[in-house]
Amino acid sequence: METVALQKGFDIYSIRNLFPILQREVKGKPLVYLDNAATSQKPSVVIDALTNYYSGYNANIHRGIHTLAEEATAAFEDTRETVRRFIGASSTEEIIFTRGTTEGINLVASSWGRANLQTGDEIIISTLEHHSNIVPWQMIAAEKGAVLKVVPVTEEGEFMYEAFEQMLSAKTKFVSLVHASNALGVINPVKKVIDAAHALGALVLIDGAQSSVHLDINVQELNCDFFAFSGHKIYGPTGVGVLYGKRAVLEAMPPYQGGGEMIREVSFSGTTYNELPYKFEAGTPNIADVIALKAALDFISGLGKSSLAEHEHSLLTYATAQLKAIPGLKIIGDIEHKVSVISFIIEGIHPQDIGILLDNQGIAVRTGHHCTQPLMHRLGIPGTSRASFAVYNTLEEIDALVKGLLKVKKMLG
Ligand code: 7TS
Repeated sequence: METVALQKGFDIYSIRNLFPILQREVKGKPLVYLDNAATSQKPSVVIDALTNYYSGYNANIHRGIHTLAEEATAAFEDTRETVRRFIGASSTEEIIFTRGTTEGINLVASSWGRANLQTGDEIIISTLEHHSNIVPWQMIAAEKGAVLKVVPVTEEGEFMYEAFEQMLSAKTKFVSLVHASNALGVINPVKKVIDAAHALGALVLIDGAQSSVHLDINVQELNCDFFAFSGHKIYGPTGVGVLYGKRAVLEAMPPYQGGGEMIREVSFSGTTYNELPYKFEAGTPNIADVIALKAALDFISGLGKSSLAEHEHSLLTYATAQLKAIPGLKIIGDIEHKVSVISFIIEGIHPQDIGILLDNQGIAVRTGHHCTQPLMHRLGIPGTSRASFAVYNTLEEIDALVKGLLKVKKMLG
């Protein structure tokens, strides 16, 4: 098999050695993990950061004056500064730790939406959204009598910008848009959308669950009002995510949840709230996973995001060509401007059967609607099979996928 040296200085085999799980076998075959859009695997530095915290300095943060509490607080706040740099925010006050993208979006829909939306106001999303960027808006729209408008997509799943422009009006109060589609990989023209929405006074949230690991993110250049992403899709742990919000916008928003940590002073005659970002972090946070998130972001920054992107793009280009050569296989979202996600269908074979038969060969892909049922409905398909690539994937693994699919076709086609 061809040895992979996709880029000069990018030693894929040393990188693979940093991920313990890649050593394991599935059904007696070496694991080929191509479900990275669902969650990425974790390098040892992230796993070690978790165990180091629990075995070395486990303590609750912010309140204690003892050594362990100080160490844990310092590590926790260190992640906040690392996140700030990672996404180019101007202040750590704008970085709120959440459970993930889903919670970030719910926080904004609930807190901002409840305080600002009125009957007849319009919220714009797109057909490409993950359910987590649809349902919170449906809920707040129903509560406030607001109207949810949906930007259509082309047959290939591309955001129809002109339709968006026509939808925009003085009634538009909020636009919430996915940066890169988890189902198809297509990248949306977020900068143009943000500028156009701002021209009419609407705020914009960008769902960065998929883009944050593949694209360079600078929230100040994008000028988005909110940006949400998840730790577990970016080589970090599950159960932790980030919501960026512009300071002035966050300051004007009411708290999302009440409890410890988010208060300044509590009395039975009234409570005053803590300053940013703590106003939005009620209760003991996910200390261990926040601390380990720093290790993940440092891992990415250490390799260089552009090296990652180049590697993943090589995989995407190679895989696209190889998959297209399979008779009866159709790539959905076959466009230039996308992240390393390939969704496909094979004539006459159910995606679920593809997933099961690939798993028998040690190959993990995702099948189904990918939590984007309205998009699948628009494209007239029940679902797809999806291969999504990360820094540790190789050309050999794509060859294994192609071989696996040919076997599936032979069995069922
Ligand atoms: N937005 C997008 C674009 C996503 O891809 C996902 C998760 C979410 C939001 C929600 O993120 P969470 O971390 O809060 O769950 N996407 C997927 C996926 O494609 N397969 O499994 C989860």
